Amino acid sequence: MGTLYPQNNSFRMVQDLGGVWDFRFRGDADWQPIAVPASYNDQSPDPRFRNYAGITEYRRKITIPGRWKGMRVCVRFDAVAHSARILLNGREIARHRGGFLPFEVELSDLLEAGETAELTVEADNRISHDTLPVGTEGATAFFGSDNPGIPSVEAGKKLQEERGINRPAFDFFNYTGIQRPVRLTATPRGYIRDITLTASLEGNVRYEVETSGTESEVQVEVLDAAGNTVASCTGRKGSAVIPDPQLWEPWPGKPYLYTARIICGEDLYEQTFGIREVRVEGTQFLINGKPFRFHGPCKHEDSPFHGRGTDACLNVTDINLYHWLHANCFRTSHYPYAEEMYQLCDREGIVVVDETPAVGMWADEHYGWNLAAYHRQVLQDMIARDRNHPCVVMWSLGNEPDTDTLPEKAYEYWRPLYEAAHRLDPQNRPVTVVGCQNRYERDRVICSMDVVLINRYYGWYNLSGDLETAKYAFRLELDWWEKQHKPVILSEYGADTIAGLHGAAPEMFTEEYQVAFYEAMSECLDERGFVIGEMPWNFADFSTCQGPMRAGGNRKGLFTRDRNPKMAAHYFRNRWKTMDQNGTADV
Ligand code: BDP
Repeated sequence: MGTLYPQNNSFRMVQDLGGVWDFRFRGDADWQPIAVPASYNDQSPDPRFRNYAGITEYRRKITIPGRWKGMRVCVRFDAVAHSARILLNGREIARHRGGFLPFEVELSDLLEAGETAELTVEADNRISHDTLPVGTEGATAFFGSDNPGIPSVEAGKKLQEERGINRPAFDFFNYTGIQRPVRLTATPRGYIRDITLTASLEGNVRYEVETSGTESEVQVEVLDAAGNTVASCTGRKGSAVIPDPQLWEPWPGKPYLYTARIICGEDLYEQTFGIREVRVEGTQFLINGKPFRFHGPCKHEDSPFHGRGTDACLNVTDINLYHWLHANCFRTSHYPYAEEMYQLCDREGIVVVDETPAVGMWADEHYGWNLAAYHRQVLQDMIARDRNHPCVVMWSLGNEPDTDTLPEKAYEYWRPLYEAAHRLDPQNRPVTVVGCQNRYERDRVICSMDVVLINRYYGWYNLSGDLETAKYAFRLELDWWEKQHKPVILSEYGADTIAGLHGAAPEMFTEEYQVAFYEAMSECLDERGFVIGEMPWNFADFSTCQGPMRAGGNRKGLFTRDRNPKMAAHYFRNRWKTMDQNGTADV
């Protein structure tokens, strides 16, 4: 279940447990140092750190501060990938499944204030047909030929399976460990457990506050950005009216934020929110009643040293690069990101499409029909965690499932999730699932979403190197989508590009080809009014598992992995600057 983001104020206290912990692979005798939060995978030259599949153990001492006496004390994990077992002084106190959402474990009855104990976290990085993201199980390579039928290769694959190879069914490195912050938190015993806020453009803020262990009256004060009280109210459920409301507008508009200060007995929580409305009307996506055109590259949580580890400096740098690009959005491909990133996007006006970790459900025999209940739980937890963020404007149920091999079965799987997302979200945001390049005329899922998001690689994975034919083929497909009368976003398109590789004749992998590829696609997109967004793949180069298609990772970044622009970054900077000024793609 979702938990409120930890807050330090006059009633609540937080102790950050970041730093150097003890670490070992299960079965090792010795402990070694590891930084938390961060993926463990790039913290040592030992190949096991990249290749190991199984349980790793983290431990450290914790002390409950003496002044926390009588309070409700928890340890809160923002995310441990992909599943975790938590032990206190060697005794199991909790288990959690899923690597991208927070969970907390109450310690109040286990430890006294002033007491010290050993906290152990067992993190399991194994992925399979029962996890999200999905693992391939066995030695199937994600990319590249498996040379089926060659006896020696088959024998080699069998040996790999025996050795416990664990390959992802997705194209990003399977970074794992304690990748997000861990904190001790203290609240009063009677505390505010959850807050839901929805605000209309007229300034009517509907709220609901859940408390635990207290019958005290709830007071709600709404503060403007300068800290002045502009509305107030009492009761666990109700509405407050803000006079002369300022709207949360996406960048380059002003993303105005209010704060709801909730007071209940001895507890206090301050929840920021924005006044903004999202709606799909015909083939348009409206934010605050105005057509919004999505333009910004998809991201990954990925950087040198930290892997997928939360890094405030990296997040700020990335968002400033979005501003530099004149980009206004990204999709959290392919999992919910760290909470700090959404807070930053609220503040900076960057629009977010929030995605579950349902990626890798692409091959027929891997189609995770038995994942539905767990998938729904993850969706529910993601919405519970992120529903108050004004930056989040759409939910993505997942990335590139196979929807055309068994179209009816796929519909049966995805439809209930679509309906659940609408039911679970008090703001009733639009819902989508991102479509793979497939036999689109057979698909029933993608075209039934509120907004159609499609990933297309014309001129790269197919019709490679031939951009004239790529344009022809893409236009044919766009003709088909035009008849569906839905808003369409090109949610991925890109070309691997080695920074510094050039060619006067634009050939694949050169910086010139990447620009020519994007110019060709822009030409097709700009002809269609129902196309309401373009999200190049990817913002920056990123790490993947090894394979013959990946030279040091995926190189489709507009930026290198260390965030230096390739020529294509300059291309988009010019294109999107014009869009910001005109509201159109008139370049
Ligand atoms: C798409 C996937 C994305 C990959 C990309 C690529 O959604 O995760 O990284 O292709 O191949 O199919 O670069």
